[in-house]
Amino acid sequence: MRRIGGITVAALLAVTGCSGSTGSAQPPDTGTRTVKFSIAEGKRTAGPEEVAVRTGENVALEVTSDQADELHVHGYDKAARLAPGVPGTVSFTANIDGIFEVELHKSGAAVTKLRVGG
Ligand SMILES: [Cu+2]
Repeated sequence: MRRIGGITVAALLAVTGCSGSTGSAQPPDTGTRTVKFSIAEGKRTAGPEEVAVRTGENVALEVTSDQADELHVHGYDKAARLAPGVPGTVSFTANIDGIFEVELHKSGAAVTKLRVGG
């Protein structure tokens, strides 16, 4: 009965699970990978600096801004209008390999970088 080890392993997985790597512990990608961000005064206050996904993965980027703005995913050219304090989502299938800026046009905030493939 090794009760101590189980707790330690679970904690480590929780910490490293957001690195964007596709480890064997992850379920098959039948759903959508949703990543959430918060922006205040033109700066990211929550969410990862980079989002790495596999080619063909379904991605949803949910952004909450403190002011009205337009969310834009370059490369995929997806946009969503954001109302203050209301989450806006851009979702798509990541079928273009590369690194793409995700930004807010009005405040100029850099939301994240989307890395697809490789
Ligand atoms: Cu843009």
